Amino acid sequence: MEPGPVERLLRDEAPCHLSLLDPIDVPPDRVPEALDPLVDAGTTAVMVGGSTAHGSLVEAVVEAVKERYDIPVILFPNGPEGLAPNADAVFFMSMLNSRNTYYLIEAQVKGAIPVREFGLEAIPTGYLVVGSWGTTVSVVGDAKVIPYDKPELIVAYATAAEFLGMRFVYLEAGSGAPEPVPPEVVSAVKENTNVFLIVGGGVRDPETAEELVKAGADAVVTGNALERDPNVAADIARAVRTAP
Ligand code: 1GP
Repeated sequence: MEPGPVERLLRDEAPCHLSLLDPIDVPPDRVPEALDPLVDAGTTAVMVGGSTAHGSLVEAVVEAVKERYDIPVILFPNGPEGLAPNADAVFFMSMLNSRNTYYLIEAQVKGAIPVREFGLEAIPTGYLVVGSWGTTVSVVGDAKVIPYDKPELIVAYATAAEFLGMRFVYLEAGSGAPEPVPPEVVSAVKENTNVFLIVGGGVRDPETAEELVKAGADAVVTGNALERDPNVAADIARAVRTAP
């Protein structure tokens, strides 16, 4: 499967900033206040999804984004119920370090045919939960979380993902994580693999985002900060897009 237009755009635009909307926290009527500053700041694409987001609400938020902006929308699904036909693409992810076969392959089997029927561009992505246990994603996904002081293990997972044909790896600290992924972990993965590297979770300020890009992140995700203060999120987006 060749890269599609959204994947090519991300590669051309890197370093990318990705604005994550969780439809539970940002319903359709709140999309303008959350996203206007981010779009003005040059965010590259919008991700829609969350640990408990589901069908019709996801679709309504995608619709609200599509109506207002000319920007790619990529689904970030918690499972097949996180899919919507009106998005452009989907991070088609396996949670590499889940103990639960549902998040490794069963959710993907349930979602594969709808993704094809909806005509969504599937972006093959290895999703790795790192840092410490207790974040929502680690609990919901039953993750064997890899601590930051084991960068060699994180590199091994990312390399396995690459060898399995996943072109993207998403290092996930968890939404609202106390500690975002450290730059040393990002650079270890970047130096030892050939994947498009997304980093997210707990990035609350432009300085941290810039450090992550300097360390080799191809994309930095903002979720919580966008819901809390869209202007701070916009500063993060600018820092990513202009990082040296
Ligand atoms: C969560 O990586 C994302 O899946 C974003 O995390 O909400 O902490 O920005 P934050």
